[in-house]
Amino acid sequence: MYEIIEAIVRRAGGIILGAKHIDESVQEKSSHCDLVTKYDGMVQEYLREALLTAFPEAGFYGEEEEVHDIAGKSAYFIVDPIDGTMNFVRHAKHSCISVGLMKDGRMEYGAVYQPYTDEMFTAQRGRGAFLNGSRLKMRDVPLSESIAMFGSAIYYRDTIPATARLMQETLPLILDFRRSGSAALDICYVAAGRADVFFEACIRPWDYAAASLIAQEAGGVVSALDGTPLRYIDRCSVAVGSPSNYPELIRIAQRILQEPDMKGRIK
Ligand code: 2AM
Ligand code: CA
Repeated sequence: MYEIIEAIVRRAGGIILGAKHIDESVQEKSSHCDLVTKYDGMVQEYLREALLTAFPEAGFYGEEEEVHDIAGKSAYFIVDPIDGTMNFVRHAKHSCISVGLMKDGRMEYGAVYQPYTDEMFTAQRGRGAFLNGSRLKMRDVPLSESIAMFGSAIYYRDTIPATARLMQETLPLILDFRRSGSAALDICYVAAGRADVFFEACIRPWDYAAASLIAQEAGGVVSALDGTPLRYIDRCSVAVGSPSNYPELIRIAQRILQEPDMKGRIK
């Protein structure tokens, strides 16, 4: 039933691959490290039109212009047209399209597509996670055997001390860090066993909606960094891990949150 979403997302990937003169259409959003190009808008518009034609009853919650048409809808799409816009602007070829389908308050389906590598990560609730049709199974290792991916939440300056503390506390325990610039791909990489754990102190739902289901369906555990359930409205911290390393990560985050000047610095 959801193959149609996958086909739409794959077609949208063509817009990213065909992008020309990206540098000429770059604009700043909230700050000079938060960018948008005309292609972000084009991909979102294509997705909105195509997804709502296929699913006319559904609502739409998208990053660009913060389109927020979900009132009274039992099902709606949560969409990031280009996750990893800074990478896109720098021609780093590490960005993706992220489309999640929320149904009755739970993530029902997710597709994260990396057009440059033609990698399609998908998951449907209760039916497993897949990469280009092959089933994904997360590695289940303790922090001592984990590669940690993280996002720096640089757009929320008040979170910087907490991110620094998280890095300080985890680095001596893990194998190493990776920082890619696309939260959705980071989480899918954890789902695929390319890394083992992910955290970010504050991101928006379109960055993690689809990927959080992909990670769960690959055998992972996802939540906010204080251990409470992920919130799919507005903004939230994100922790992703396996049954072995997730509790260790949450214990570290909870300890940091109790430090006197850390209150409110992890969302
Ligand atoms: P983006 O490329 O869609 O903007 C990197 O830490 C992650 O943060 C990326 O997934 C990036 O998504 C996201 N990001 C960038 N600007 C953001 C903002 N203002 N709020 C939340 N997340 C943001
Ligand atoms: Ca984006």
